[in-house]
Amino acid sequence: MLPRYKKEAALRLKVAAGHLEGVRRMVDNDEYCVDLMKQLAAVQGTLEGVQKILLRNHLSSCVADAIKEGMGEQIIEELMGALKYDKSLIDGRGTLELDGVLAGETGAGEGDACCMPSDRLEAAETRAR
Ligand SMILES: [Cu+2]
Repeated sequence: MLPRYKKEAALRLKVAAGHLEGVRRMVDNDEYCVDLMKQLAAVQGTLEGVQKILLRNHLSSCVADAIKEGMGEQIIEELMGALKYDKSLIDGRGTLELDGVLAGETGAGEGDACCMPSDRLEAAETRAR
């Protein structure tokens, strides 16, 4: 992953994990249902933010590289298949701008950014030949 996205995703996952543990304790303590629902929605919001970071990273590294190498069709198919698992990415509730925190990065010069496992990348390259 691109270093900034990796750092941001790791931080938000850590926050979500702590928050989720707090919600679990609230359940143990029989707290008010609506309070639980609000707290759980906040955790979900944080996780949706992580999904957006992952999507942005994938588009700016793996997808951009695959298109340059003439394998755009395959990687777009793969991504379209993955998007059905998180409707928050495509239902218009959020923005891919990530509240401006990470928008506008090109990722150029940030090292080995592709998040595709190397064995899969090799398989895709082999298929493309
Ligand atoms: Cu990727």
